This record gives sequence, structure tokens and C-alpha cells, in this order.
Amino acid sequence: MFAPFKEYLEEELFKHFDLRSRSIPVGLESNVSERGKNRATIQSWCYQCPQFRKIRYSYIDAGETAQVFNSVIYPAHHYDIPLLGVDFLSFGKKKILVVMDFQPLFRDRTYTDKYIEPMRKIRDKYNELAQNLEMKFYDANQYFSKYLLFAKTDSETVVNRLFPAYQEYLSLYWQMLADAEPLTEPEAIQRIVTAQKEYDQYSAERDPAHGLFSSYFGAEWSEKFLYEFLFEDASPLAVSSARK
Ligand code: BLA
Repeated sequence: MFAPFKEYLEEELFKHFDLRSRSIPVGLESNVSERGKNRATIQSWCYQCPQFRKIRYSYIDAGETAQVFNSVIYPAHHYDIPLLGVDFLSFGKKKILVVMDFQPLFRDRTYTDKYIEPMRKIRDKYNELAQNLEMKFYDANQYFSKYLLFAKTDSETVVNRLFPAYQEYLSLYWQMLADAEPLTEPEAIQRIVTAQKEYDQYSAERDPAHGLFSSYFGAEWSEKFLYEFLFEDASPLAVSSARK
């Protein structure tokens, strides 16, 4: 379902950037679940380049039961631009949920004008993908922008509307990076280090995927995947005790 999105991201990344592989902890690169009657696989890829310190994406293929494409791009710490977040999910072909955003590190007016307002033009073209749905797991005011794509949709819209919207957002993101002024002050860079780390902590604690991963691959693998790969700068202490 979302394979063309993954392939497009790969082509774009290799076209624009000098990518190096970034290691994924042993055992977390892929997994296969034989639980239940449906076979499920998850596979992940991770790269870095001078502009992006971590580019990760994962694909869950459980046939008709579930297809998920999830990705986060973390800019190098000397760029204050938002993170690029993608979460496309399809369950039983009927329930399709798509989320894509430039995930802001800060919420002040200067930041928003610079990095979020440019998304507006694209968002306005794809109104049917911006449904203002209520968030149950996350807080829409933390690390989400007001021009995110967030929709419950169908497979036809995925092909005809989401794909072009995705291409436009990606293209804007590369442009935003190209126009961004690298930070040079150690304090300014440290502020990004902290903000990106807080993003990982917040995301690891809220991630609604924990249940999905656990059901396929077990709780132990899920916890490792979340804290050692997806959001590796988060510390698991607070949460694992909360979950027990
Ligand atoms: C929702 N994301 C979800 C849900 C799941 C995942 C299972 C709940 C779907 C439901 O309502 O039934 C799945 N999340 C994953 C998977 C991974 C993951 C498989 O991290 C990792 C491989 N989520 C992100 C990113 C964004 C994001 C980068 O990981 C940003 C674009 C958004 N996912 C997002 C949002 C929701 C969601 C906004 C709705 C959650 C809510 O209602 O609060």
C-alpha cells in the first residue's frame, strides 16, 4: 500500500544527499512474527548525512491486516528546522490513517512564520487530507504544526491525493533545509540538542504503536525498538515503570 512512498523517499534522499548508513542495533533492523494466522514483518532503514543526523523509516507488512510506513528525519543539531514526520497506516484495508508534518521544535511566532507558514499553500490544496481530527494519544500543540496532514481516508485518496501532497511536502522540506542558516553559537546548537531529545522522550512515551509492536513481536522487543532505535535519545526509566 505505501511501498511507493518508501521508494520515493529513498530516491529523493539518494538524489539530494550524500547518505551513509547509520547503524541499527542488532536484532532491531527487522523482525518476523508468526503469531496468530497472519505473518507480519517489520523492516527498518537508517541513514545520516551532513545535513541530517538521523533519517529513519520502517515498514510493517502484515498483508491485508496491516501496512504501515513510518519515518522521522532529524536535522543535524546546527539546523533549527522542524523534524519531518510521516506515519501512514492501513488496517484491514478499511481503516486508513495518514499523518505527515513538519514537526516544530518551538512554538514562538518567529519560528512558526519561518518554518510552518510555508506549508500552508500545500495544505490548502489538499484540504481533504487535513481533517482536524482529535488526537487521543498526542497533544496537537506539542511537536505538531497547524498545517499537518491528518486524515482518515481510503486507498484511492492515498494514490491520487496523498502521493502528490507527500511529494510537495518533501520538496518543500528539502528547500527549507537548503535555505536554512546553519547555527554557529554553541548555546543555539545546544538548544536544538535539548529540543530534539525532548521530542524523542515525548514521542517514546506517547507512541501509540507500542501495543501494535507488542502484539506482533512481544513486549520486550517493542520496548527495545522504541527506546534503542525509534526514539533512542529518550530514556526509558519513567515509562517502563509506568507501563508495568
Ligand atoms: C497514530 N501511529 C498511530 C497509531 C499507530 C501508529 C498504531 C494509532 C492508530 C489508531 O488510531 O488506531 C503506529 N507509530 C506507529 C508505528 C510507528 C510509530 C508503526 O511510531 C513506528 C514504526 N506518529 C509518528 C510520527 C508522526 C505520528 C513521526 O510516529 C508524525 C507525523 C503521528 N500517529 C501520529 C498521530 C496519530 C498516530 C498524530 C494519531 C494519534 C492520536 O490520535 O493522538
